Amino acid sequence: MLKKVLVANRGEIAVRVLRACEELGIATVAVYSDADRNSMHVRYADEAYNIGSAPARQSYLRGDRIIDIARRAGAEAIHPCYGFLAENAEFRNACDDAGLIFIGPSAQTIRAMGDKLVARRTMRDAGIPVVPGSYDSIKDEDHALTVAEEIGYPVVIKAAAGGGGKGMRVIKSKDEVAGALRGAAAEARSAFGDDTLYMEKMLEGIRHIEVQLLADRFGNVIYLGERECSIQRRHQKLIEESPSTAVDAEMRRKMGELAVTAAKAVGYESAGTIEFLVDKNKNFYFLEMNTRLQVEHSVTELVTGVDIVIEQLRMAAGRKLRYRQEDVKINGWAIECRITSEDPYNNFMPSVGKIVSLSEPSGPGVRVDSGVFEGFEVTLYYDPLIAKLIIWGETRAQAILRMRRALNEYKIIGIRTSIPFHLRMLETARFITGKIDTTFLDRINVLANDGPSTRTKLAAIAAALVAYRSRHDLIAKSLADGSAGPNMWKFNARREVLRPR
Ligand code: MV4
Repeated sequence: MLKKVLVANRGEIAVRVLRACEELGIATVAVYSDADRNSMHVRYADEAYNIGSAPARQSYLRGDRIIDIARRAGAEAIHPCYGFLAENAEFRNACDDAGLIFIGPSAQTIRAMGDKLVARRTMRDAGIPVVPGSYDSIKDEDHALTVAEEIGYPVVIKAAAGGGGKGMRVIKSKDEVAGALRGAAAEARSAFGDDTLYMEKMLEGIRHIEVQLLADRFGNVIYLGERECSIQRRHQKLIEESPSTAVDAEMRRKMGELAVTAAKAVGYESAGTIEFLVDKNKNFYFLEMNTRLQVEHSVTELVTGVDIVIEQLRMAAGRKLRYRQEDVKINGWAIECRITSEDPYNNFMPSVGKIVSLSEPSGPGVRVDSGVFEGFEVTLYYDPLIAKLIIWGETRAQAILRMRRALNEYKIIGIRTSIPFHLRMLETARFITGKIDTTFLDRINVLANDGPSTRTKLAAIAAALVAYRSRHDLIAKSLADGSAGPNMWKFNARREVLRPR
């Protein structure tokens, strides 16, 4: 096994990976920015080193400093988690050059799948159904018009260097082509320094379903079922679940086997994900491959019983995959709610400040992967994901009921969080029935027009005061005249608080 691993990340995912190391008896090294001196991952790791100032560019993206620390601390391997350097082929190469194990696939695979056009061609050649569209870059407006005419409107223009929806434009007719092309190119250039664009048929009424893969260096590849990720807001996933209500055993096998073929076509190693778009007729098309551990890996862990991070660590140490495909069984249902420091009542505006009080849910079927604690200061420097609430249930219905119970137990005071959004989403008919056919670019705003009017609020306050007063009077009377019956124990226990002054 590995003896010492450096975790090149922060927050909930750094803690998640540190926990797996702890279970395997691997010594751990954390790195942190000036803003993260007191963060959870720093407290959890055996050793921690400062790598620069708060902005990620000056700390978590400084591969040179991280590699230097790994060497000095005597770590053999680096786990990049997700984000930051996780899909950076140059960083992977730099790890190789420094004699460090990068826990993830090869630089060549990262680069190929990072270029969405190369990924599309690779998958087409491997016989994977790909979203209909172009396999070459769009050269100019005339070319765009020709390709769009071939594909048939509506089309989507996407950035080859993008992924996850950045630099994406919908084109409904030919007079929108020029504007969309300019807009997408400008956005891609500023976001990725590369304005290569391609075009796809715009699929409507679709779901985003992805397949989790594990691959060792001996060519063994297995799939761990699928995840339903259709509940997104501005391309940020908010709720994920496994299995998907749209997938039956037969479709799971088909998608899984194609995902394995895709992974083998690129010589994949470590944990990875194939994303598919699925239409109403259950046709599915390759969208992208993610060459990293994902935020939502945890729902797969709960239904398969496979610890994905432990498998990554074992395989990085040169061990063979411990599971064969026939060992993988889907048991029950798992749902994940991303707990973010955003205000769902105010357009998901990032919320900052000190978490002055925190009480996390627990009990049957509850898993909390968190990067925060009471007293933690949430800043604007990093992603707003502060924790994941992951629920397991024997059935989807039980998982939903448990999730609601757990969300109600979750108390975070000091910052606004996405919890109210989740509670509302979990009681919508669409979510409950599993008909989550996210309309393209349609913002899910379940909290729109939510909340009572001022008049209703005032009535509620008045009603609460009357209720309090009458209960108070009753208790005061029963305490005074000794008339407290057998059911007054609760009030008696609280009489210090309730005794009239
Ligand atoms: C699409 C699409 C429709 N047609 N591509 C890509 C990145 C992901 N964040 C959203 N992406 C989409 N790509 C084609 N050709 C629609 C989306 C999309 C989406 C897909 C599934 C679930 C929710 C979505 C929300 C917005 C956009």
